[in-house]
Amino acid sequence: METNNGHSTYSEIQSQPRTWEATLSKYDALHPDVLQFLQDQNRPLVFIGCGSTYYLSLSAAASWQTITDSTARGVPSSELWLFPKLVLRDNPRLFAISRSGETSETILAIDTYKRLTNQKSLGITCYPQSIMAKDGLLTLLTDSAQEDSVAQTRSFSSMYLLVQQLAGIISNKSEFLIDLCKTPHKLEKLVALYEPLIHEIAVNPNIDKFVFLGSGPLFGLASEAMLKMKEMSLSISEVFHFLEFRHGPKSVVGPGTMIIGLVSETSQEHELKVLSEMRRQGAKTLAILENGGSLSSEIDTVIELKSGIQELARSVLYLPLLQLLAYYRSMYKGLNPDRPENLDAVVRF
Ligand code: F1P
Repeated sequence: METNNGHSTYSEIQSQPRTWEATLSKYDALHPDVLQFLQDQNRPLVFIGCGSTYYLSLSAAASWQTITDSTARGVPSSELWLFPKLVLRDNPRLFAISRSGETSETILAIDTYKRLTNQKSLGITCYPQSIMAKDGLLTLLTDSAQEDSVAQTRSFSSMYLLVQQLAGIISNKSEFLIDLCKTPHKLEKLVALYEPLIHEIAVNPNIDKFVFLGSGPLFGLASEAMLKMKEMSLSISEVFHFLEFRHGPKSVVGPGTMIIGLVSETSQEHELKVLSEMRRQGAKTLAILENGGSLSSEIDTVIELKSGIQELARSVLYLPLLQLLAYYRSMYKGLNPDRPENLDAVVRF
């Protein structure tokens, strides 16, 4: 059933090692205004975005808190625009993320923030000509991660890496920054090793729904993996925090369910228990984790990152294989992952 569609998506996914290198080498020296904004650590940081970039905001905030030991949270742009008092009560700094730099809710949220606080925000976008980049806020660019495809892949991972890099820079975490720079090479090895396995799962006719599980900083990335599967392959695809899955959602698990766990090092023991329980309930299970050679009796399939780098710095490595899973599922269903049905690259209203 495979067609020739999907060329852009596939090459954008595969280009990530190079895009990550370009992103990580761009901002060695930060503009003094950006530095000043980032170093104002007494005020919380609110990350905003929509769709993929909202999920990015969740993982960005969790990373930021952990790396810089300061307060951060992620919210949808629309919540700031529509319910500013709920978001701005503690006088936060605003960090907006948008691939296009044009999404209506994000632009409206930036304007609302400026109107109510009279303060500048910081933004990351891939497009220097966008409204966001020209709108007078402090802007950082991941222009090497621009995309032809509707669904975000390399733009997401590059913008996420840039946030992590900024956190490492302002908190002087030199080992963390060195580890981030190792991720492009680690990714090449992972894709070479596991792409055939990912393809095999994607074309398994006995799978009819996908569930992604993640906790802590990995929840936003699990959410993005869920969204990729939904957008590109129009499949039933859900996301939950690992331990939340026992509290109701597990009811729908059956033999056609593929549960994919983005297993953390911090909470591995508890997260793996959820996966093995679901396997006993009939689900097919895949665990992605740093090391897990001895797990084959409890989990159907294990992908070992074997990155040898610290936990947060390796988090971006979970994503590209799951982007490939969505791509291959889409191709298997005879769809065009470059132009998903009923989806706009940018939501404007
Ligand atoms: C955000 C976004 C995408 C989504 C869709 C519509 O865009 O929600 O995540 O896949 O294509 O737009 P942006 O603000 O990051 O450009």
